Amino acid sequence: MPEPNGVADHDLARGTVVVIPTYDEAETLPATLSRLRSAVPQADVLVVDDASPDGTGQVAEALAVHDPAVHVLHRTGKQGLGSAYIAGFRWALERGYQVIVEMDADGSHQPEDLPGLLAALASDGGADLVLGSRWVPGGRVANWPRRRELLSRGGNAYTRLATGVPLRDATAGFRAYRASTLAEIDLGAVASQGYCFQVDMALRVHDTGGVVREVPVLFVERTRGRSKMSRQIVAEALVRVTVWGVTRRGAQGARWLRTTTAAARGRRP
Ligand SMILES: Nc1nc2c(ncn2[C@@H]2O[C@H](COP(=O)(O)OP(=O)(O)OP(=O)(O)O)[C@@H](O)[C@H]2O)c(=O)[nH]1
Ligand SMILES: [Mg+2]
Repeated sequence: MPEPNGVADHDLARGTVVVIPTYDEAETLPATLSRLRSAVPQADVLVVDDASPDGTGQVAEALAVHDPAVHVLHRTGKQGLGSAYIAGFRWALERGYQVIVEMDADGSHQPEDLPGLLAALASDGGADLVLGSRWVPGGRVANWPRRRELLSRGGNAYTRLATGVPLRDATAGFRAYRASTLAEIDLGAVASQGYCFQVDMALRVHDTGGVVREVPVLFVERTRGRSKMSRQIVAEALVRVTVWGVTRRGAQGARWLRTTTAAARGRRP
């Protein structure tokens, strides 16, 4: 059970829930959960399953029967990664968890890296969001096809350039939020579904004045199951990031114009 707000930072793992969205991950979920429960035994887990045709929801239920720290949220059909996370965040906020973690079920994110993310959330005055980053020094990818690496590096470079927010891996899906920071965000207004859900959330935390940190992680290409990545998901990210970039740059330009005009008026005799 989560602790009430205000416990010491080193106790954060005890008020932590790891949200794992699943769609057809029956083959990979058991190993992911078992490694996670060993790596961070104090953390609870919430599997958000979208009625996976391969029975992932039932696999999760079977694991939950033997482990009271594992919870399962069943949804009626495939509604996208972003909406699965929003449902998981709401579930976690209603229950008073202090830290909410995002993690994939497919083995790409190493549960053994999670203590490092939680430590970064708590140390040096604390952070509001910690990204498990592939593209900071020390971060690595294993078995990723060259074209996927280029897509990720290119997408992140474009996101930095378009938005002006200096994150190396804004699309990272392995991350830890301070729940109080998530509670300040209007989750109902988040419409992004695919990779850009991750960018969207990072920008929102940044825009509330939150501290976003990146720690290096090892990302491993899935060895089983099927990727849900699609051209449509890449296209959604490209369009949304471009719109955010134009809007943000436009707002920055308008601010600059106002300040310059006011300064020029102020100088007049
Ligand atoms: N509940 C739910 N989970 C989803 C949905 N789409 C993807 N997921 C899960 O989200 C996580 C990430 O999806 P992946 O298919 O691995 O996508 P990815 O990691 O972006 O792509 P790859 O790098 O190719 O694996 C996995 O645990 C998926 O099962 C969805 O519509 N609903
Ligand atoms: Mg994956």
